[in-house]
Amino acid sequence: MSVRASKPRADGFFMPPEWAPQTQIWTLWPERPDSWRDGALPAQAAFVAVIRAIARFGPVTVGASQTQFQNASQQLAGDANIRVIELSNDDVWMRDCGPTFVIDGKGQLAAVDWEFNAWGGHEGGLYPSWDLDNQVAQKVAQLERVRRYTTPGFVLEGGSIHVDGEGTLLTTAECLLHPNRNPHLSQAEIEHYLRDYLAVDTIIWLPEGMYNDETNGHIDNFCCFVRPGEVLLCWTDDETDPNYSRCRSALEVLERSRDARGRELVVHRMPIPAPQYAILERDGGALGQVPDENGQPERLAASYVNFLIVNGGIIVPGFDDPQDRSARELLATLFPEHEVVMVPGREILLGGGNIHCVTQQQPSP
Ligand code: KQY
Repeated sequence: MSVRASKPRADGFFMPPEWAPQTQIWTLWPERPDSWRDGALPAQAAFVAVIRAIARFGPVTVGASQTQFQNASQQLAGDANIRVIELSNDDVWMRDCGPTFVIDGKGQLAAVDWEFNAWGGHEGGLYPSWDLDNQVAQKVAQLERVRRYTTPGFVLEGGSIHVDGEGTLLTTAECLLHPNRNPHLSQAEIEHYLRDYLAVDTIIWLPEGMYNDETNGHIDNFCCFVRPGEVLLCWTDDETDPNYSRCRSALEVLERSRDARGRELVVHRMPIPAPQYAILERDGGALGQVPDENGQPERLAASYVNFLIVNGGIIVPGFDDPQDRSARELLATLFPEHEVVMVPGREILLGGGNIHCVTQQQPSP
């Protein structure tokens, strides 16, 4: 399929919200030894649980490298909703390296293929090289036979944006204005890209995302829409938690914002789990065990907001924490038409993200 020189908005496309009907979910299969401990076996078990949970609600396509194709196929066998394809990659973060799908509301689907630089390129990016990841969106678009819009010179990850489907986009300045993404562009110029490629009108900039999030504060780990006019924000009342000021600054912005339709936002507060750390004794060879300046193990950016909405379901990470129950109950209240399924999230968290980060929804056109 062809690459378009025009832009999605000019062609009548917009990004629908995650709760819009979906054709399938995309993800990738973990194997990278410097991201996933113990030969990636614990991560693969965690992915199997997530993929099988998603497949209860609809089709899932899992991209695996040539060397992992048979292993992934065997571990995921027996479910007609799951297909494994060979898809070269540098790691699993389909939300960020995969396409952002847009629709025109008249039966057409297209893919936005953002420039991907592994969360910062040579200025703090998380792994070299990212060439294979940077081809994932193109390959997905070709497999689905959809037109593809590229953004040469403009870097963006899917996890750094959330939309309400009615013209409003949520993001963080910590990520989108980070000098390792698009240092040649002003905030206004970045907004132009978002308007042109996603057909949004109002962009709400939260100052920061979660503390110690490897992505420079992706919005999808911190705050999301649950329906137009309503957002869900990570929350802690613990003043000693480094997330305390981040949550409050975000709330201030949200409380004074109006969405694209002029509505005030209702802000729901999602408790964060108790601090999670990568512990050598518990997590074996897990990465991210470098002690901080106080000799403490490094804090992981655990968040229940990193859930995925599928047709009729909410797939949310659990952390074996007393807050798991409150998180499940809150989501059940916010999504009364969906079944909330909690899947163990710690193993994916050790790799630097969670369920939303490793998936990408393909909306029905
Ligand atoms: O979206 C994400 N959370 C990506 C994190 C990448 C971590 C690499 N170790």
